[in-house]
Amino acid sequence: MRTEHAPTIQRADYRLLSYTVDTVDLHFRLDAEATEVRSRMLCLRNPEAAAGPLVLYGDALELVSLTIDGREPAPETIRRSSGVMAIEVSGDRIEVEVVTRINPTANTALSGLYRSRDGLFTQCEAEGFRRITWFPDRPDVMARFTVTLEGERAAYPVLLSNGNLIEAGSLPDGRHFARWEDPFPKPSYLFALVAAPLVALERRERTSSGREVLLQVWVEEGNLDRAGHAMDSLVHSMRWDEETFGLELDLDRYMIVVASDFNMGAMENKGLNIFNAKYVLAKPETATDFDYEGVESVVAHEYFHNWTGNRVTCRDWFQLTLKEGLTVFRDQQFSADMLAAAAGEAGAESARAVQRISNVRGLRAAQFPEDAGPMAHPIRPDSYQEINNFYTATVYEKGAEVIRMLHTLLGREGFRNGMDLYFSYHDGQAVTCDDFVECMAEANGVDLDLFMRWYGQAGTPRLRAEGRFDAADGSYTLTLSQHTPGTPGQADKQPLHIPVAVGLIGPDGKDLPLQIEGEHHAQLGTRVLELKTAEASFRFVGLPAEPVPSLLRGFSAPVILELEEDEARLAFRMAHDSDPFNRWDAAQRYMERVILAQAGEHAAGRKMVTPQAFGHAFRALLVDERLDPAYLAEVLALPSEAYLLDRMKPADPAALRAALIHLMRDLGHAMQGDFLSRYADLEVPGPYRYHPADAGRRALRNLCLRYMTAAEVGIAFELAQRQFEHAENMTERHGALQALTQSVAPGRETALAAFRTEFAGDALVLDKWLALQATAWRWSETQPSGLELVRALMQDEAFSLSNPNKVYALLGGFFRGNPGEFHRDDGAGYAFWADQVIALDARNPQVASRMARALENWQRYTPALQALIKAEMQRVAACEALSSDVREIVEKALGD
Ligand code: B3K
Ligand code: ZN
Repeated sequence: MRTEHAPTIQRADYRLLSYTVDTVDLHFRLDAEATEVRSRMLCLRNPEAAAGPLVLYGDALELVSLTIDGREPAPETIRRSSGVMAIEVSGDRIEVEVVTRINPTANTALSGLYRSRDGLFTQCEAEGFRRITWFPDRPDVMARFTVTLEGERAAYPVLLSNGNLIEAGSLPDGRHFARWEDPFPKPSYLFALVAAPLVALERRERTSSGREVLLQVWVEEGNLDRAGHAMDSLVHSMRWDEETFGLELDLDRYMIVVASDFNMGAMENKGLNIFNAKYVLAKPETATDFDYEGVESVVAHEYFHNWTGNRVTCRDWFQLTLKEGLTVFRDQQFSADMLAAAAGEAGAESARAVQRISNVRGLRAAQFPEDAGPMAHPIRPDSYQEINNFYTATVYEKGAEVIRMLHTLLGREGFRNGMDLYFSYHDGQAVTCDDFVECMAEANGVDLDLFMRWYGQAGTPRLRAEGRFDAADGSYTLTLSQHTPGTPGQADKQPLHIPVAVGLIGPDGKDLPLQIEGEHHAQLGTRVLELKTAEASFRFVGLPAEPVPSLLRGFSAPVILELEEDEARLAFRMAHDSDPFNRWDAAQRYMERVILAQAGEHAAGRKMVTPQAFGHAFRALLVDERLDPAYLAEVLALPSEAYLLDRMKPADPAALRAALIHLMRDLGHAMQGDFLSRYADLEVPGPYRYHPADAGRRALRNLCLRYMTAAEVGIAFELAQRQFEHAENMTERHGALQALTQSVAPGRETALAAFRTEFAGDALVLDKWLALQATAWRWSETQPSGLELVRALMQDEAFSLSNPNKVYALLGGFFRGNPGEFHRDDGAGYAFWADQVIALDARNPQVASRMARALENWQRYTPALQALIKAEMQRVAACEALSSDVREIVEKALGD
C-alpha cells in the first residue's frame, strides 16, 4: 500500500493564530541519545485573530508531560491530528509547560537537534523546531527566548545558544550549564544550540556607532588555522552593511559555528550562525580560490540575514523570497563590490562583470530548467506539499533578480530609500512580499502594481527583439515583445514589467549616442527601456549608420532574449560590445550555437566540424592581453552542460557530450601555441594569497591547461603533472588534477591515488576528490564508465551516505554534473539513481529530494531516455513509505 499524498498547503489559507508566544524558557538536559527538553511558554491571546484553540506543532517527539497553567489539560480539550495539537484554552495569558524527549543520534534527517561527529547541533528552518518541542512553530510567532543548556562537561565543553551568555557554571557529576538570553524576539526557526568540543577564533570590533562586539568562529580543535578567512569575511560584511545600507550589528556577540554534517550551506540563526564546514574552513593548502569566494559570500549572506530575515522576517513560508531573494541580491552586490575594490578603478567594471557572469551562469544552469519543468513556481509560490522543496533556485536566484530589477528601476538611492522605509515600518515584524514592494513604491512615489506580477507568475519570459534601420532618416526602431510559456497550473500569462538595458553599437565598435524620438538630447552609453506591455516600439533617431543592438546589458532581467543575430554579429559583439557582460554573453551565444549544431551533426551520424570563423573569434580573445584574466576565463569557458541541455530540443546528453569533447579538443589543438604561451605567462609568483587578481590568473591558467590536456597536446600532460606535483596551493593542485582527470593523461590514476593518500584525513578535500571523478567525462573507451566509477567510489571510506557533503559531491556530481555519463542509453544510470534516492530517503529526506530532482525534467530528453527514466521514477513513486519531500517531487514530475 502506498502512503497518502501529502496534503497541499495553500498560501491563500493563511490565518492568524489565536494564541502566540510572548516568552519561552527552554531547558535542555543534553544527551546524545536521550535529550530532555523542558519548555515554558507564556502564550498570549491574539486580539486581532479569530477565537480558537492554542495550536502547537510537533514531529517525531516523545511527549513526557504537558500542563496548561500548571494542570494537565482534560483529554477532551485536546484535538490531535498528524503533527498538530489543538488545545481548547481560555484566558488571555496562559502558561504552558511541555516536556519532550528526543534522540539526537537517531536524527539522521539533520533537522531539529542532531548529532554530528562529537557534537550536538540544531537546524530549525523551516520546520525543525517542532522536532525539538511542541510549539506554534510558524515564522509569524516571534518570542523572546531564554535557553539553559546542561550537559557533561567532558563531552560538551562548549554550550552555545542565541544572544548573550548570562550565566554559566558547574553542576554535580561532571556536568555544567550555560544560560543564554536573546534580547530580540524571534521566530522559532531562528533558534539554535550547539554543544560540542570546539575552539574559537575571536576578534573584537567596533560597530559604526562605536559599540564593541565580540566575533567568534568556532571550529574543531586543529582547524583554527582555517578560520581566518571566514573571520575576515565577517568583518568585511559588517563594514559593507554599515556603509551600503546603514545597518549595524545589533548584538554584543556574533558567533559562527562549523558543523561537518549539514544539509545546506549555512543557517542564519540569530547571533549563532551554523555553517557547513565547506563554507568556513579555508587555508591555501586545502581550499581553492573558488572555495575562498564561497566562504566570503556565504558568510556575508548569513550576516546580511540579520536584518533581512531576522529583524524583519516572513509572515509565512510562501514569503520566503522576501528574505532569500533580497539577501542573495545583497550578497551578490557585496561580492561585486569586494571584487571591484580589489581591482581598483580601472578594472572595476570588468571585475563586477565577473561577479554578474557567475550569478547568471548559476541562474541559467539551475533556475531556467526549474522554471521550465514540473516544479516551476513563482518566486512566491501559491502552494506546496513540503516547504523544504521550495528552497529553490527560483525563490533564491530568480528572487534576487527580481530585487535587482527594482534596484535598476529605482536607482541606487531610490532603492536605499525604499530599504530605509521598510525597516522603519517593519522592524520586529513578520511581513509579506507586498509589504516590501509597497515600501519601495512609497519611498519613490511610483506605482509598482504591475511589477508585482513577477511575484506571482512562474516561467522564464521570452523577450523578442527586432530592429529596423531606416537609412533615409537615420532612425532605428526597436520592437520589443514578451511572451511567457505556460507552466503547470498556470497556462495563461500576463505581460510583465521588464527593464531592458540597451546600447547601440556603431560600425567602429563604439557605442552610439541614444536619442529616442521626442527627446531633446542624446545620451551616451547604456539606457534602460521599460517594457510594460506585450509589445512596444522605441524609435532612436539621429543615427549616422546602421547600429548593432546590444540588448539586456548586464542581464537587466531574468528572461531569455530572442534576437536574430548572425555569426558575424556575434563575432562583432564578442570583439566590441562595451558592456562586458554582453561581450561575454555574445561569446556564450556563439558557443551555444556551435555546440548545438555539432551535437545535431553527431546525432545524425555526421562528422563534426568547428566553424573557422568561430575559431578566429575565440582566438582573438585568447590572445587579448588587455582583458582581465578573471574575465577572460569566463569568456573562454564553455556554457554549462545543464544550460545547454535546457536549450536542446530534445535533450540528448550523449550527443551534447560528444560535441563538447570535440570542441575542446579542436580548440585546444588549433591554438596550442597560444594556450601554451598564456599558460606560461600567467604563472603567479610568490606565496599564495587570496586576491581576485591572483585568482583570475590561476583560473585562466588552469583553463588553458584543461584545453591543452583535452587536446592531448604533447607537452600538456607533462605540464599538468608538474603543476600537480609542485603546486603549493589547492587551486593549482586541484586545477592540475582536474586537467589530468578530464583527459587521457597517463598519469591520471597515479595522481588521483596520490591525492587520496595525501588528504586521507581531510573530509573537505576528499569531497573534491570524489567530485572530480564523479564529474569526469569519458575521454576514451578504455576509461571506466562514470557509473562503474561512482559505484566503486561508494565503497571508498571517503564516502558515506549519511554525510550530505559526500552525497552532493559523489552522487550529486554524477546525477547533475555528469549528464553525458549518467544518461546512458541502457538506463543503468537511472536504476542506480532510483536505488540511491530510495536509500537516502529513509535517512535524510531533504538530501534525497535534492537527488530526486536531478531527473524531474525527464520529459525533455529523447523518447528512448524518457521511457527509461519514467519507469525508474515510477518505481520510486511506488515505494510504500516515501517522505513528503521525495513524494512531492516524483509525483509532480510524473504529473500525478
Ligand atoms: N535560510 C537557510 C536555509 C534553510 C533551508 C532549510 N531547508 C540558509 C540561507 O538561505 O541563508
Ligand atoms: Zn538565505
